Amino acid sequence: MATSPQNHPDALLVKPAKVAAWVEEVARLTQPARVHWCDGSDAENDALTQLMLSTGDLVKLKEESFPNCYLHRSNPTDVARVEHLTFVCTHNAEDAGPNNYWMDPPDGHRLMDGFFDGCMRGRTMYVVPYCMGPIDSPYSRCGIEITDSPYVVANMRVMTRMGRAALERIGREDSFVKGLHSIGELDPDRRYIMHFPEELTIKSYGSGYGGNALLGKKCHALRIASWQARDEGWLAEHMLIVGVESPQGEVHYLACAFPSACGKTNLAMLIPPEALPGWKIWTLGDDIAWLHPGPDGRLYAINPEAGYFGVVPGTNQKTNRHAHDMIRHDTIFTNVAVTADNEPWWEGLESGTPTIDWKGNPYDPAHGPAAHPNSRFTVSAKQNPCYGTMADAPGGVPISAIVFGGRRRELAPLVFQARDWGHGVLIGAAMASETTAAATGNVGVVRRDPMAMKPFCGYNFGDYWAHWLSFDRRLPKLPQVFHVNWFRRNAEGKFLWPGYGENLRVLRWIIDRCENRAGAAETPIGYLPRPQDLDMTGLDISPKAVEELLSVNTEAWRTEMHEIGEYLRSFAPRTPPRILDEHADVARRLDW
Ligand code: SAT
Ligand code: MN
Repeated sequence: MATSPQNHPDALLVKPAKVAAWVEEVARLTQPARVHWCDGSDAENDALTQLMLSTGDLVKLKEESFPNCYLHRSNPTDVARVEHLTFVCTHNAEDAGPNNYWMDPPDGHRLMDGFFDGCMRGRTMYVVPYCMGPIDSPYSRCGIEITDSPYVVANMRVMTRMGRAALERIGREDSFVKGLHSIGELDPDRRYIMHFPEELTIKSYGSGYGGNALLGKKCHALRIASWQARDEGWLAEHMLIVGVESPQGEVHYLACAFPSACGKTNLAMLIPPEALPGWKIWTLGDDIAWLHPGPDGRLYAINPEAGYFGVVPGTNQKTNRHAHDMIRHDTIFTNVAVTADNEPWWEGLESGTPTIDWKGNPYDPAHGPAAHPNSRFTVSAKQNPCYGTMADAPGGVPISAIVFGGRRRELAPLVFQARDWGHGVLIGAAMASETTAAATGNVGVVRRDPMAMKPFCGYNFGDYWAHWLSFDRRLPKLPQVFHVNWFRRNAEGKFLWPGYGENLRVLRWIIDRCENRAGAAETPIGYLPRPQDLDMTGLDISPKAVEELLSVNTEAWRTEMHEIGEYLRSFAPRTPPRILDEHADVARRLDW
């Protein structure tokens, strides 16, 4: 069929020949009734919204209190990333590594093209040009997502720089990431998220949910980009980027890696406690950072995204006032509950009563939570009251500290600092965290999640650690590396640390360490603050809790280091010898 536009506004778009040829090829395979090239305009978005309201893909929420907000209910079997159905297809299986499910590229294409054959009959095929990163940044990368889901189009418009400007940039550049997506039949047995990093290609079928379907996000900006970054000498990471401004006006930027649903959005939007007046927080990104060696020998970060796809439950005035306010207009909600007067509702909102649950059924507490634990908001980053305008700076921001963290009820202290870069890479590689509702499977099980990239690294972790280690040869002014744990619990299962805004106290110590102006105790696992090194002014916490948060249990750490050693060696022969040396060094300090 002809892919030249029958529908109006895209007639005005200049379609690069390479893109047009690929779109034609995909249309021949998927056989859509119509092809729509997205320009990203308001008019286009309004028309798509009307279409989705008429099909039931979107439900309008109460206009008076939630203007321009909509609810999308996904298929109940399609509410999280599907890691067991996510593949990296490389010619050499070793290149994908034991951290990925692997398929031979020809087999991967055959399987996926079988699904795609005729799958868009009767549907509209949307061609979505997008740019990951500021449109004028040399660090940004573009892609095209072809999809049959208008919900995906609407989300990509918020999450990326989508439309005309991206297509123009693609026209000027030689390469772009090709992402082909169809919701298919939303059949869990016909659902795969397949990556071909050697071809800069993604094929995703059978899911309409977030990370499975918004291909700019995890598929492009992490799995494909991490592969490109290794080849080109930079890093694509699962990190928020936050600016911390002191009362004196000194700003430091931190890049922090935590697994999904471990509070990245909340940390990126932290609201300073009243006890620390004059501090300001600027959000640059809440999920992904691309880190490049800068001209002055420092590491610079850009956020490839333009919006937040954040976890809704738990958001309230106290936990994250900014997020609470930011999602009261122009927001797409996915899988939340609604009240009798059609306002969105979720667990932890602390007002209102749900009447309809996330599946669209009358709410009955016997059937579980009203909102899905992984329900999400999609919102433009510009709606964040503490949006850091440096997020639009083409050169990015210089990073003072890299912070790794997990959700661990035991063992990991509140904060510690690596001795040097090599030790810091070991700390990142050794990360572990309790699993969350962001992926299908068991929740609350501790698993290794190096650099929070277990589900997202597009190549062998052994090679990835070697790449990380190489940065002390590339850069004279490296960030300091830290590890934090907000989720430590006492014997009764109570959280020891209040978290949220109070985390600023820990960020202050981190920054002061970067500036050589805070004290610490040296321990076998790194430098820890002593109680007097943290500013606890106005914080109601017992000295016993502080002691517990800042202690190192040598015996437990020996066991941990033993497990970490086994884990690192499981990537042999790709495990870099240097990371084993770093491991041996910590083991020796533990007198193991
Ligand atoms: O579904 S997403 O991958 O976009 C969110 C997450 O799991 O971090
Ligand atoms: Mn994430």
